[in-house]
Amino acid sequence: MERCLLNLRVNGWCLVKRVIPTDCVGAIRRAVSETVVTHGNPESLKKGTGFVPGVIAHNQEFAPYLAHPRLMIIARALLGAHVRISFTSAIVNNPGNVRGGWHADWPYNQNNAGHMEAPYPDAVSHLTSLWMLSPFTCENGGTLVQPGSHRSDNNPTGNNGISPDEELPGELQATGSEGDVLVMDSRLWHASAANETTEPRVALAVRYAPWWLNTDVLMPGSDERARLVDEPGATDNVVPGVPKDVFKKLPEDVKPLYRHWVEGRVK
Ligand SMILES: O=C(O)CCC(=O)C(=O)O
Repeated sequence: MERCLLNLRVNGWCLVKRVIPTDCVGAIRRAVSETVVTHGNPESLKKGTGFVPGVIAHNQEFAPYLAHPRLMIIARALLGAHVRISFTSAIVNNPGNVRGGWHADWPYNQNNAGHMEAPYPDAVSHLTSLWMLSPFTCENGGTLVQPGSHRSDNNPTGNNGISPDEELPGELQATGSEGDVLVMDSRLWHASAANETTEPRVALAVRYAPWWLNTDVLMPGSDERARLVDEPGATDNVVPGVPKDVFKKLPEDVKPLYRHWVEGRVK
């Protein structure tokens, strides 16, 4: 774990091996793939990717691993004791999916209505994890990362002089086996890579936030969303609430990660 934390601090990312046991990951991959077919955003599907925000509302097969001790050690070391899950998305990069643009994730992506204005401070405040339900390879689109870029105070979504579409010196692809989890400082510049195989690359994007990070702009129907997104006609990600009946059945160690996002919560 010390090695992982050092990699996160110095390079902005690390690979956590075997979070989902090898004999369980196939069933989870199939279940998530089915959920994407049933609930996938039609616009994304047209562009070659399957995407389901708030996938935990539809599919809980992976829930037992969300508070995996090694992930919690990392999250708590970097974000403090009171950690939450801010995003749980399914991402399927289908064959033919092309390379995407360099970006840092929410709240550093300057294209989102809810963002931390660049130049932002050099501090970790959000973690992005990509769960490899398929192996990530150079051929099927293992995520492109620019090591060390998390220490920059801006990213290519913020007119920082780097085009989102440029190939960068030092860029590399994060690869791993099914069941492994790529953890990134959300400031790290990263991009999806082309899937040149004939198989979909199935993943989950789970983001971990400290208790103090205001994510209300992501909640449909929230006043924050009305003020920052709906009224000015801006855009941001949507993270649907967790239905109460789903929340009640989550593993006990996972409930604290979602209790701030249960549908109908009192703010
Ligand atoms: O699918 C990938 O490899 C990258 C996904 C990504 O860039 C993101 O979720 O922010």
